[in-house]
Amino acid sequence: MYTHTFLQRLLSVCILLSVLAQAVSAGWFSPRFSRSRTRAALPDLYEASVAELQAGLDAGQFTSVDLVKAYFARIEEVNLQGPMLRAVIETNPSALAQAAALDEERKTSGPRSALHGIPVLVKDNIATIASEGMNTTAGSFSLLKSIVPEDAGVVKRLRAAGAIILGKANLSEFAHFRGNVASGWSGRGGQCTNAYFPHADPCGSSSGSGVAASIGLAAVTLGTETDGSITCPTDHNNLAGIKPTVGLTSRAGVVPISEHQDTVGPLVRSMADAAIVLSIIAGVDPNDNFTSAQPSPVPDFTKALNKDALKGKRIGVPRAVFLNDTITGNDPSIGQAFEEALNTIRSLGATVVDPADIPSAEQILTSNAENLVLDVDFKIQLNAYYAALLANPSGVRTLAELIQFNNDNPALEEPPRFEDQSTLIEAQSTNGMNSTYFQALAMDKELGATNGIDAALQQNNLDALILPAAGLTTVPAAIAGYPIITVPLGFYPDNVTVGLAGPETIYPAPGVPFGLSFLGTAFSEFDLIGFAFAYEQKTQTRLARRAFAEAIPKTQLIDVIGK
Ligand SMILES: *[C@@H]1O[C@H](CO)[C@@H](O)[C@H](O)[C@H]1NC(C)=O
Ligand SMILES: *[C@@H]1O[C@H](CO)[C@@H](O)[C@H](O)[C@H]1NC(C)=O
Ligand SMILES: *[C@@H]1O[C@H](CO)[C@@H](O)[C@H](O)[C@H]1NC(C)=O
Ligand SMILES: *[C@@H]1O[C@H](CO)[C@@H](O)[C@H](O)[C@H]1NC(C)=O
Ligand SMILES: *[C@@H]1O[C@H](CO)[C@@H](O)[C@H](O)[C@H]1NC(C)=O
Ligand SMILES: CC(=O)N[C@H]1CO[C@H](CO)[C@@H](O)[C@@H]1O
Repeated sequence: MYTHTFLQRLLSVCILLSVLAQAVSAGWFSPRFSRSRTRAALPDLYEASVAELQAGLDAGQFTSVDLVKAYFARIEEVNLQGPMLRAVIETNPSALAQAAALDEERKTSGPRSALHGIPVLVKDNIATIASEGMNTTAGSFSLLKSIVPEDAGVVKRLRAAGAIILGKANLSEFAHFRGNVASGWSGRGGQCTNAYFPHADPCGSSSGSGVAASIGLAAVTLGTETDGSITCPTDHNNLAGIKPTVGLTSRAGVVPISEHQDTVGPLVRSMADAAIVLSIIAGVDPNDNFTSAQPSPVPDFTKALNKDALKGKRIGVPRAVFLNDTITGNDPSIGQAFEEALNTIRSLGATVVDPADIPSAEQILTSNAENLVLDVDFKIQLNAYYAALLANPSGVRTLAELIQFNNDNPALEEPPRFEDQSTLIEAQSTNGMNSTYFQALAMDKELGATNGIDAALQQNNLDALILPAAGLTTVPAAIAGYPIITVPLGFYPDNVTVGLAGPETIYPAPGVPFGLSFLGTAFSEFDLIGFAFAYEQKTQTRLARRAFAEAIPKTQLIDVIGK
């Protein structure tokens, strides 16, 4: 969930002024980076792809131990020092030992998969077994030192594939289902900020995953989305991200909001990496029965990476509501970049059908069905999550006790400048699934799918829809449980009017990225990956701009190899 309010903006004026003064004096408005270096023998960890890292590991250029050491040093440089990005909550004390074992295994029997020995950072609402040394808290002190029954379903798949869990990423606490709290803030992790401009909003709720991926604090990261929480940090951090269809990736062991909308997916630097990660984390999990609805077998999504994928396809533009800046609040620079993107899509051989409106668009704007379903689901499912813990030293075992815990521990759990847990309180006031709830659930399906995305696709005979990632783009897909794939579209101009996002964050801001989203029907990821890849390869927008100098970690493989 992603929101920011007028109140936050008012409260933030002083912060803005001091941030701007700081930015001007530090020369952060200076011209964009130019890429002119000679090619290094070792991959640059700022940009390194999974394939490059895997090739270097296979060739014996470096080991997974080297990779873990390098990423740890990079996190150290920027997380709580320098720009203090607060992207990572914990690092894995077992990661070096795991890397050494996987290096050994590579020598004796070869790699298990494309992710063998590759360090992955996962959002802190995705469970990892406590005996490994890390906590799973969704950013909340109410879950510190809790003992989860087992690894999350997606973590089991990553480990089976030979990936190394490098650490846990900061997030908007409880995946932004707490109340009027800034994106990227959690009690445990503090305020995560964007690497493209000092103190800029990283968006959320997968904020730390997005920021970490954007500057190479890990090879790849995982996030979760209920409504916007992968798509928006992908948008704000110059990334490729996949919000999978609900039921493609397991939510077992993920601190829940709603089984009807939650989904786990990658935030990475390229569609190629996204396809690799999705191929590994997708699949049926007996601990999440929604996964039994997915087509079998899981496709090899890397086979979708075709530069000609848009040739002969019909791509629709749902202009009404979703491209109206008065409604979305989008800056005009996003609209300009989007119109250019449509020309690129045409140049790649697709027919752009414009407009191709979503019939339910106006109704989606006014519907309260999503809030109602999420409130009811959250109370039931969070209570079940607490109940399934093998231990929880905070003593919190219910949503009601969580609210009390936050009230009792302001020093730990009070966001900067004001206390807010209005969403938790609203969810607590619900009384389970009644007829109003089931009507709302049916309404979500009607607005998001039947008379929403599916209607727009069918009425116009389309292969996909396309929109800027920012704005209200995520809502129809959220309530339908449908996929969104996002790639870089552009950057705010250096003279953009800076706004306020939270008590400690600004948005928009000069040079902060924004993305382009491809939307489709249930389980259309294979096609959407192809379309997004074709656009990404043609434009290479990610490479056009780098993070601000201080936010770029300096440690590289050369600094750790053999040490
Ligand atoms: C996380 O949990 C483990 C025990 O499960 C503990 O040893 C470690 O210190 C915890 N981390 C923090 C930051 O408290
Ligand atoms: C999963 O199980 C729950 C009850 O345990 C049920 O309400 C839901 O319909 C099931 N979903 C699927 C997709 O089978
Ligand atoms: C955009 O939305 C505003 C507010 O609802 C409306 O007045 C305006 O007519 C819309 N613009 C277009 C082009 O539909
Ligand atoms: C169902 O519960 C909600 C609160 O969760 C309440 O607002 C609504 O009136 C209830 N509906 C019925 C039919 O009782
Ligand atoms: C920013 O600069 C561009 C081009 O130089 C100009 O067209 C635009 O009006 C400026 N915007 C603002 C807000 O000053
Ligand atoms: C890995 C890391 O730097 N974790 C830090 C995250 O932020 C909290 C709060 O500032 C620190 O206590 C952690 O050490």
